[in-house]
Amino acid sequence: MPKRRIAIIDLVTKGPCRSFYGRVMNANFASVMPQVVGAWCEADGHEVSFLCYTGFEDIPSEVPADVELVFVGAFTQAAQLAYAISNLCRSRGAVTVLGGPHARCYPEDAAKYFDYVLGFTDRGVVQTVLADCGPHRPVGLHLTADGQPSELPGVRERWRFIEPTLAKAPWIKIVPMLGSLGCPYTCSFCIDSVVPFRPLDMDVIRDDLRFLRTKFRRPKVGWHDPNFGVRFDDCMNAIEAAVPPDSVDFIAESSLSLLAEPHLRRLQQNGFKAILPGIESWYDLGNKSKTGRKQGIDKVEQVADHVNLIQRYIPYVQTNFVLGLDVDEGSEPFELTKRFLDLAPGAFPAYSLLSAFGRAAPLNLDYQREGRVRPFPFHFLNNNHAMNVVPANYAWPRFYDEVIGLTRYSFSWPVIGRRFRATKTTIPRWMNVIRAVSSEGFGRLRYYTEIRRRLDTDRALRRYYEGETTELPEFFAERVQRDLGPLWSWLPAGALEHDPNAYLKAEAHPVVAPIRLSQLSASPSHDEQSSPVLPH
Ligand code: B12
Ligand code: SF4
Repeated sequence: MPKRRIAIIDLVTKGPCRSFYGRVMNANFASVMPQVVGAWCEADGHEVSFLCYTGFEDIPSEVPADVELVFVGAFTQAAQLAYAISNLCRSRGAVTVLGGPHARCYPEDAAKYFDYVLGFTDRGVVQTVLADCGPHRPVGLHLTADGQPSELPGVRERWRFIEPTLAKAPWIKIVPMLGSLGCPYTCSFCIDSVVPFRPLDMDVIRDDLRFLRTKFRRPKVGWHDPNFGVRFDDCMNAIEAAVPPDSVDFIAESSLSLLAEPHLRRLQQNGFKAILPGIESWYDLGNKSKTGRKQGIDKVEQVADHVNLIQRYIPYVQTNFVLGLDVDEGSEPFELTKRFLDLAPGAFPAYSLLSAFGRAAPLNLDYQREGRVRPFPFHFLNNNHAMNVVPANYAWPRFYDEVIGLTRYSFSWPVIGRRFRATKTTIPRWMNVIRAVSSEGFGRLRYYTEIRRRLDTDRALRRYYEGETTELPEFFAERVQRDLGPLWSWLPAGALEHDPNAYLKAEAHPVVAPIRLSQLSASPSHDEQSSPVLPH
């Protein structure tokens, strides 16, 4: 295979950023996969330039002008930014590839702007793209592996990309790691509800942890596993075999059902400092929170006790909730969450507005069938800036009233004060205060209040929410332009719109049927470095 000049861009944010929180934290939210792709490309002898975009870099000047192939990793909120980057790079003669959550959720749309759109990505998929490396326009190729990869390069192999990324984080430096992919649970709204659980190689994890102790006095590791600790003993054994007790600070997303007291004790001994369990709903998903059939206030009380127990072992707990699920009705779910905050005052609440990310979950087909998905530009689909599913049991103004009431309560000074006092160690305490007063707490309250005001006063916006028009209200169009900064001028025509029912339509008549690598297996194997020939 010829040696290629490649650029890889990891979009951690959706446009230029100036906030203090962004400066301190954004580099810590870098993804694993762009680094993995970099490691695979270099191992195959290609020349790689890597950029983690945290909102403070100038993309046109930091991406070398003479690269042949550009990989972009993007969440849906960064889709418009990604489309603009692809357009810019294509104008310089490069071929472009999109991977990440947006590519998995909206391949039909992304294929209009990228030459390749990747679903599940393993080394074979990347090698196929590198071998083909041709423009596919006007509609790009949608390639996918049959499932999640069974092995990924560890921290040691990704270090060349991790190091410059973390150099952008002034104080707290969190190294991203993965112990598993997929999840055995089936929460209907989740992208991993139908992806089989797959543990990764524990030898790689052991080696990575030892390696990190040569780089930092006390490393910090953020596990990106969809649900950390499903194979709890295997993970703990690996950590205990690799490093002395409590010598690395760990952060993980884990479901409450995995956090019984013996597990908490072991997590504490091994240095776990932050845990992010998903509670999601007071009426549903009891298996995940180990509350079985309990609902309403009974579930609130049991979960609050559990969260308080967790905080005796783990200093920082963030509890995740989804607002606007179909099981919710009236004020009760919101009031129950306030009650939960009273009963578990140390937990930081993270709220997501119910969102249907394209083909992320089979449940989204139901929303599309029912005509409940609104075409908000991708830029707003980050669980907060827009809710693209019409709530089943609320009119929009009422829904926003409830969301505002809950947000105001959660980030009111008495509740911030209680959270401060209930959290014992210094960094978690102050982290909670900073999150509350920054864009996450106060900022969202301001934003929701503005949307609520406009639901009464901005006729065009209200009609858009009600589904009476698909013409994008000025308010949203202006925000995308402002947020994209100089890259706005590279946004292709029509790229603000998408078909919110593309998944449903594609089920009936596939437009961009994904090419599975296994379908091309009659071609010579990748080990021989000769990859399948793709259609042009
Ligand atoms: C860990 C995680 C995080 C971490 C780390 C994020 C990160 N930079 O990777 C943190 C906590 C920081 C985070 C933040 C957010 N997250 Co998050 N997060 C996850 C989680 C739990 C796991 C994702 C993961 O890393 N899996 C492991 C990787 C290896 O597998 P994968 O994602 O399936 O990727 C495969 C392919 O997509 C491909 N691939 C992935 N990336 C790339 C990149 C390139 C270049 C290529 C070629 C291929 C490729 O290869 C992989 C192997 O097959 C998922 C939920 C889930 N259960 O998956 C949500 C999820 C990805 N997050 C989501 C959201 C909405 C967010 C936030 C917007 C939340 C918020 N309001 O702040 C932010 C956005 C952060 C950002 N960078 O823009 C959504 C994304 C939906 C979407 N279409 O955008 C998900 C799916 C959850 C959901 N709501 O359903 N998140
Ligand atoms: S436990 Fe978490 S990762 Fe697993 S299906 Fe439910 S929401 Fe998704």
